[in-house]
Amino acid sequence: MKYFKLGYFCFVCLLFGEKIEIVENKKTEQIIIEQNMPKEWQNGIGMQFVLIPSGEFRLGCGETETICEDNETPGHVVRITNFFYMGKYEVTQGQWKSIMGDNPSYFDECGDNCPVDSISWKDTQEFILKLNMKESSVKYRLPTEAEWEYAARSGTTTKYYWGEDMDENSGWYANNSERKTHPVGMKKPNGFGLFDISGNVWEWCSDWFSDIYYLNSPKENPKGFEFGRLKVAKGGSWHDEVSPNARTSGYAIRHAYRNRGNVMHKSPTAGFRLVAEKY
Ligand SMILES: [Ca+2]
Repeated sequence: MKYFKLGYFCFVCLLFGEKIEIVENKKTEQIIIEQNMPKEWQNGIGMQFVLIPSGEFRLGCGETETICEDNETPGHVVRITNFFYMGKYEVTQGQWKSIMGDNPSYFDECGDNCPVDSISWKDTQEFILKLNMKESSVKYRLPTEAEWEYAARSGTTTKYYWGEDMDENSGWYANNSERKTHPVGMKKPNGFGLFDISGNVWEWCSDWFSDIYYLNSPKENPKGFEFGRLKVAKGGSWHDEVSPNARTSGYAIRHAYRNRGNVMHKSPTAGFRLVAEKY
């Protein structure tokens, strides 16, 4: 990648010196803005958000992975051009209740600090609409799949952000969950300070799923296929690892793994995490 960038920069410098200067200025400006933004903040209903800086990463099947789904290939470098804020935790049952007034969670006895579950992708849109009306100075939305995976990997290139092998201290999976969700934030955070990015509940993303999307997707800020029948979900859940479909231990927990469901599908394994645009 370094070699490619060097070649690109030299070529552009020679032929379009002015253009590269503009790009570089924008990059510098972006860095200055990011450095002056709060690293963390909290909204009116107690949701905490952490700054995710702009950058680039390898999306999809990782360099160290020997077994991947076809839909995760080819792994390719993607650039996230703007910083954004991501929920430090999965959206909780308490936060859901404060906006929607009900609690659809299968694991409702887990309590207000547990992730809301059994909500469809369509349900997340209703929640987001109401939250945006309540707090109009910030735009809340689901992460794109690329934003989610970039945030999850947090600068790492391994199968999981913590390494190549499953780690029971980094999330709730089938082998340690006792077959239920758990209060958010009890396991170790990743490099960006995000908790439960792996496990506890699957996290809906905004993208339509396509199993051939990576063959010809944008290299900057990809937003998923233009249309589709299924929405992407990422990260695995309390239920995963011993799935009969798992080809190896922790297969569905891998950051590259692309789960999907229709917009009305509800599961005790699925919840969500928000992105906030705050400038
Ligand atoms: Ca999760």
